[in-house]
Amino acid sequence: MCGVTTSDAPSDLPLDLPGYQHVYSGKVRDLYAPVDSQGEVDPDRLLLVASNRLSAYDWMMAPEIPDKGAVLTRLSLWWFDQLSDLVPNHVVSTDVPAVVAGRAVLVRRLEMLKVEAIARAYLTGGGLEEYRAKGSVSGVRLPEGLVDGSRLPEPVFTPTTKAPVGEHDLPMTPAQVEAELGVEVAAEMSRLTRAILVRGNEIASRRGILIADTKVEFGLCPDGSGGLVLADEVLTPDSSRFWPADQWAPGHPQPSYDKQFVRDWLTSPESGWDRSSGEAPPELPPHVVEQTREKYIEAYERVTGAPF
Ligand code: PZK
Repeated sequence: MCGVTTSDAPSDLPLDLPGYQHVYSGKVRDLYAPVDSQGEVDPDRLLLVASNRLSAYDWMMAPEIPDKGAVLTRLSLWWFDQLSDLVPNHVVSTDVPAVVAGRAVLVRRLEMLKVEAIARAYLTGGGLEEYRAKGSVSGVRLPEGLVDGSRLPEPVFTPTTKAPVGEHDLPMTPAQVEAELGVEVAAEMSRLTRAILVRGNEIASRRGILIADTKVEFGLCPDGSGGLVLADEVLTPDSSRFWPADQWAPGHPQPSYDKQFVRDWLTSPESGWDRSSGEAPPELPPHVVEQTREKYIEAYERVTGAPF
C-alpha cells in the first residue's frame, strides 16, 4: 500500500464515496483509494480529504469548524503553485466526488519518506527547549540570548520521526536521517524544506503573517529518478505555526493565528475546563466556532490576496 500505514482507527465514520474506498484517517484528514467498476484499486492514486475537525491541546474539539477543510485545501493548492519552481508536487486533479468537492484532492500515490520534514524560522516549542538545554537545535549551533519567538539567523531543518496517531514525534539527529534516507536524499530534504519555509515567509510576512515553522511530507517520484515530490498539505495553519506579524513580540509565547480563540476560551473560567484534569474539553460555543472559522478564512485571504 505504498506509504500508507493503517495502525489507527479513524476518529469518525469514513464517508461513503462512490468510486473510492477508505484507506486511513489521521486526526484531521482522511485518505481514500480510487476503485474501478471491477472493484480494482488504482495503485497510482489517492484521494486526500481535509475534514473540518480541529484539535487543540491534543484534544479533538466539537463541534467542527465549518469550511476549515475547504480553506486549508485551497490554501495548500495555492502554495503548491507558488512553490512549483522549487519542487514538484503530488497534485493530480480537484475533480472529486460532490460530497467532498472543495476539500479533497486527487494525488499521485508516492512512496512516502519516513521522516517528518520540519524547518524552523523562529524559535519556539520543541526547538526552544532544545536550544535552552544545549544552545543548538538539531545539531545547528545558534547565537546566545535567543528567547521564545526569536527569529533565527536562517531557517534550521529539525526533522522528527513519524509517530503513529496519539504518540508524539521524536527529534532525529542528522545521522539518523541519513541512515534512514541516505546522505543525498537527506540533504535534498533539508534543502527543500528550508527553501519552502523561506519562500513561504517571503510571501506571507508581506501580508501580515509570520510562519514560525512548518512540517512537510515528501515522497519519492514513482519514475525511479529518486527525485523528491512534495505531498500532503503545505504551509497551512495545521502544518505550520502562523503568527500575526503585528503582535510578534519575542520573549513570551506568541498568539496563534488560527487557534487563539479556542485556546483562550478553553483556558478561561467560562469553559469550566481544567486542562490538567485529563478530561475531555467541553463543546465550543457558537461564537468561538465562528471566530475560528473567520481566522482560517482571514489567513487564506491574507496569504493569497484573493477572497475565499
Ligand atoms: C500519504 N499520509 C498522511 C494524510 C491521512 C494521512 N501522495 C501520497 N502518496 C502516498 N501516501 C500519502 C500521500 C500523500 N499525501 C499521506 N499518509 C500517506 C496522511 C492525510 C490523511 F490519514
